[in-house]
Amino acid sequence: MDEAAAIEVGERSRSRIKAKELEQFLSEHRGERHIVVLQDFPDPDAISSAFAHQLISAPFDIAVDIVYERRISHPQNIALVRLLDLDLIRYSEAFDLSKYDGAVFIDNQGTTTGLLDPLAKANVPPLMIIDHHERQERLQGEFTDIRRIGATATIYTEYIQEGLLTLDRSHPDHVKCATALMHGIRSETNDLIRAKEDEFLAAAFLSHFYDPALLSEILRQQRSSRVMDVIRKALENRTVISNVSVSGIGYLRAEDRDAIPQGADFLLTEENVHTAIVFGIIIDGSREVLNGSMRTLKLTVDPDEFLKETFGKDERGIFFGGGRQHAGGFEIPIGFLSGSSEEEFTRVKWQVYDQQVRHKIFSKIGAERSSYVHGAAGHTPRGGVLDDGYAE
Ligand SMILES: [Mn+2]
Repeated sequence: MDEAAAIEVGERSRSRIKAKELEQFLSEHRGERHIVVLQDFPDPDAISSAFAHQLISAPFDIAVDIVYERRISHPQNIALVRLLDLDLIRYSEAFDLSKYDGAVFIDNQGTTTGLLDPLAKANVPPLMIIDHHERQERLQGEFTDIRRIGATATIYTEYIQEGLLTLDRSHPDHVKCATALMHGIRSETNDLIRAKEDEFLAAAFLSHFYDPALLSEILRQQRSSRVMDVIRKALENRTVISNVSVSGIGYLRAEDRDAIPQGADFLLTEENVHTAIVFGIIIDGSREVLNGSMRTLKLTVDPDEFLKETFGKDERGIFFGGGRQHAGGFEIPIGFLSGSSEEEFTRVKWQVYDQQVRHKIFSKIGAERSSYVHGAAGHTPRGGVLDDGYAE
């Protein structure tokens, strides 16, 4: 047996072992009430996996609520929730957490949700962690399945294949679940372009049960005019150095935050650009936060490492940024400087943050300070500095 085949067999038996372990775990928790905790801004991978978790838990008489803290704002995600008629609960302080016997973290390990403190206060223990991101040490679950794999939806599809749920094409919820998982896998792997064998096998299995018409309806959502506006700003303000396109788009409203990753996706379509970073200041009531997204096509650029090294940690030791393969994000609180309706102050504040973020990024990739200027649209100095550091 060659090495690749050995690894493959290892992976298969691992998913079999984990599925058995999960089945055992759920039967030990029969009749309980669980809360699935999604990241603050749930994506299709998280939403579909949570839905699958709900269906898998049902035969054990485990009631599962799916809860997130902040917002579902990407039009495709809103469409996903609406078309699949999913019951997702947005957390508010009035929400009673004490009714839950335990918490299930899906597609996150507690670091991207604001619910950890409220759950601890309500004495809800972390029970399960199912995720595909880099292992973090924030939480300990009784059942843990953290694999470096393309999507959490792949893990859930494998649980289903291992018999934790028998899909039936005449069962509307099963068709919805298969469609959602297919969407989760596709969106998490850039339409399967970044998919590995696990994702293709999972998609092949789901192909027998999903509804292509429903999936295309979810995908057919169009961009709002405000998103178009952010994309225009991202285009106008971009600076391209060493194949890295960086753009600050100024202030935007909290409900439009998904325009930032969409802006980064768009900048990535320019020829000779392999990495794009778009950032802006999000105004959420009286709170302001600098938020940015990074996208890269270059296999040798690790967004997690890049963003951690570029922006560092806060005083509690938590990184301002992080990511997975090909994509990442960062969030830096504006804190004391938040707010003010004074025009000049607002303008200067943006300039300061804009320059500092650009400075950090371009220093990281090794560009000379003098070689980048704010607002120099399409300004592309020569030199392959980044390529030197990240040569494929
Ligand atoms: Mn994911």
